[in-house]
Parts: sequence; C-alpha cells; structure tokens
Amino acid sequence: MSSDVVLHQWTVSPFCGKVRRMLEAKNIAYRVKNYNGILTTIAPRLSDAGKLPVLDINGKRIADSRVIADYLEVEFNHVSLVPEDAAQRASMNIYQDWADESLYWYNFYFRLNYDEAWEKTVDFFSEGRPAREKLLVRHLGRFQYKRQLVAQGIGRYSKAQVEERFLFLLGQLNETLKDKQWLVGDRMSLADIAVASQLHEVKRTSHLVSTMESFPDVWRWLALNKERGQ
Ligand SMILES: N[C@@H](CCC(=O)N[C@@H](CS)C(=O)NCC(=O)O)C(=O)O
Repeated sequence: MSSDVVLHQWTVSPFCGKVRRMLEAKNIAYRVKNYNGILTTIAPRLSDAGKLPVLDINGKRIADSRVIADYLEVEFNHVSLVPEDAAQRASMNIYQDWADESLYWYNFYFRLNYDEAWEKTVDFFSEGRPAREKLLVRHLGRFQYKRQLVAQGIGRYSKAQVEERFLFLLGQLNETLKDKQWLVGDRMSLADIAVASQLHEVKRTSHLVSTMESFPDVWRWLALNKERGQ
C-alpha cells in the first residue's frame, strides 16, 4: 500500500520513538530522516506546530504522534493498537495523555539539568553532522530548551523534588503492572507504546536507569516495549 514511508525525526525524541514503535508493531517498513545539528532549524518548517515527528505516508504529510496514531489505526488495521472495548479505550487515551503531557517533561528535565545526560543527548543530536555544529547544539540548544522547562513549570523545582515525584510515579506504575502484561486489556495498545516511549528515553540518557531497574514489573514490561530500529 505505502511504497515509501519517511519519518522525519530526532532519534532521542520520545514522540518519534512512539511513532517508530507504532510502525514496527504494524509491520510497516519505513526509513528515517534525521534533523541533527544545524538541520534542527529546518524541522519547524515541516508542520504548522513546528514539531517532530512528521510522517510522510501514502502521499500525505502527517504531523503529531496522536494524529499519526489515528491515521495508522484506520489505514493499517491488520494490527490494531486500540482496544475495542470503550472503557479500555478510555483508559488508553488517559495513559497516552499522561505520557505525552506529563512524563515527557520529566525526561526533558532529566536531560537538560544533568551534565552527563545532556552530553549523551548532544551526541545523538550531533550524529552525522560536522563537529562544529556540536557546540551549537550543546550550548544554544540547552539554553533554549531550559527556558521551555521553566515556562512549563517543572523547571522551577529542585532535582531532589523532581526525582522524588518521578520515582513515586514509577512505583505507582509498578503497582499497576503487577500480574499484568499490558497496561490496558490483554494485548499491546497505544497506552503501552506512549508510556514506554517516554520511559525508554529516560533509560537511554538518565542516571536514574539503575533505580528504574528496581521496579521489577516496570522493567519487565519495558523490555516488551523495545523497538527494533531507529
Ligand atoms: N504533541 C506532539 C509533541 C511533539 C513534540 O513535542 N516534539 C518535540 C520533540 S520531542 C519537538 O518537536 N520539540 C521542538 C520544539 O518544541 O521546538 C506529538 O505528539 O507529536
């Protein structure tokens, strides 16, 4: 059906990871176009909201992981990521919103406010680009994004406060996943993909990875939500 599916992305964007997982779950072949280094400045021109992911598929350009999810669910329904049951679907939507609008900011905080995590992030954002562009990403990128964190609110809290809140939430997620394979119903849904995509990014760059391992049900479930490529 789709001959050339292109995901415009940053490897370490949790929303781009979410789209990669959806495409993989539905066995849709795709390639990626990365916007690293100075190419970051082009990314805002790809959609009205100026954010990534953006997906080119079947001659259409679709922006926003939720809009992409809706499109894929209709056009590629051989594998469904949305429960048929209305109550389960409602839970799935609430999980997705929690992941996209709350968890996202924790990951962002852990990347921007910790030097080691930021260096790892900069390496990903500089991949395939001339070395001089790394300086730009390291300094200008951090300055610009830290302002977003403060404006959102989470950036005004101490590291200890944010870590404590995040670990509390991981504990709650661990409770939720006890004796369960998936967050909603008995198969993988967008709820798993959305939440896991955020947590996999925390795992990728944050020092909290070793603490995350001590939540056994979250850790087991995260392994089920790995992705194949990037
Ligand atoms: N609601 C959007 C959020 C996408 C988003 O926030 N993407 C981030 C990357 S993780 C972005 O493009 N940030 C650039 C900016 O805010 O200027 C979605 O689900 O796709």
